[in-house]
Amino acid sequence: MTDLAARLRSGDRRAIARACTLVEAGIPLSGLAPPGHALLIGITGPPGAGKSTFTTELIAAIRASGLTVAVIAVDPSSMRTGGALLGDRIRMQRHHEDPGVFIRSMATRGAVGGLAPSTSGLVQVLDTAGFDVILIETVGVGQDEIEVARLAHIVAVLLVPGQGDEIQAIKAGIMEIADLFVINKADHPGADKLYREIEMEIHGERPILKAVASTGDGIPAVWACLAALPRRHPTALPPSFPIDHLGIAVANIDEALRFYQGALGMAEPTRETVASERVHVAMLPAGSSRLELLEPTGPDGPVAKFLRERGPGLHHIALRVPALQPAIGRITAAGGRVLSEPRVGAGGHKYVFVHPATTGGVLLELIEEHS
Ligand SMILES: Nc1nc2c(ncn2[C@@H]2O[C@H](COP(=O)(O)OP(=O)(O)OP(=O)(O)O)[C@@H](O)[C@H]2O)c(=O)[nH]1
Ligand SMILES: [Mg+2]
Repeated sequence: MTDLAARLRSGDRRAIARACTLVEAGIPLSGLAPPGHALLIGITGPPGAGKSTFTTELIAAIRASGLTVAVIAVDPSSMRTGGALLGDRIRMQRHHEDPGVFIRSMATRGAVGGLAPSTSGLVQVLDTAGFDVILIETVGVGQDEIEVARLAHIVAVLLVPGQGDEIQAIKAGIMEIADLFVINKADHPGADKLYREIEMEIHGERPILKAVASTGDGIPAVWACLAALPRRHPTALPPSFPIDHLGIAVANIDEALRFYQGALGMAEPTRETVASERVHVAMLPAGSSRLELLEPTGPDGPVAKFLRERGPGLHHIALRVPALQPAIGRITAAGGRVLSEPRVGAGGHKYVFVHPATTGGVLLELIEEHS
């Protein structure tokens, strides 16, 4: 794995693709210390606003300024017509021969909660690979835009004139997270009206630019503006505490898999043994989260004890937090009991457990997001 990390750092394209595939499959990569070099730009807006067309033109503008660029196109495929992703591929294909451009489309398969959890992992991979700019395209519906704002340094929101409900869409949540507004399809009637509507909401505090992505008009000016904007700290928004996994204590993993895999039809789990916790583990992908089957390796250890005292069943809930130390500080200050110092688990992630007495009766695991 460290070999993969080294090849990543050298910008080896096959290594980048391989690392992306591993991260998307939920397999943590060790040896990734993202340099934090890349400028992360979120691009969001309503379906059909021209985000992919805009992204394609923005790639050209970024390359013209001498920088390299990677794109993560998050595709909530359940909401799209089947051809949309294919259309994106064809559009962006003109950049495919360029070694300074890397494009990754990711289907979220309708996962609730917007951006696929592996998006932040992909960002780490692409940052490690040394790209100067990383563009993240998402459809601005539901939670996506909030999560893209959490991840990105700058968010560009695309709106189109003549749709009647633009400002409604803005008020529904895009307003707060936009660092810059792009009125795309400015060749359509109503661009000036939309400009005034946005301006009335933001009072000159943030830039509003017009563009026609289908011809490339106005895109270099958008890039110049994006490059000049101050970077917002990615964790400026409150964290969302995504559920990383649910831990289920079982007497025998193979027995349990007869239900989850055999009867229910869930995908092949990844298996490992965590010696320090004295458990065998099988991780089953479940939507944007996972089920973790835990079987004791012997008569000692916390899971063996749990099985003896309470029988098989829900053992713990694991939430991801941006950083462990501040979370531990707040929990302790509020009278909660953290069960140990942070430990390093399989795949290098850091975690702690919080005693059920203060969490509503469930053992709570906290996992550091970027460890
Ligand atoms: N007239 C005009 N058409 C545009 C412009 N930008 C994009 N389009 C067209 O709008 C349609 C949708 O563009 P996409 O780039 O696929 O939009 P999108 O926001 O990525 O769409 P989803 O990813 O499906 O939400 C395509 O037919 C584009 O050619 C523009 O500035 N003017
Ligand atoms: Mg698109």
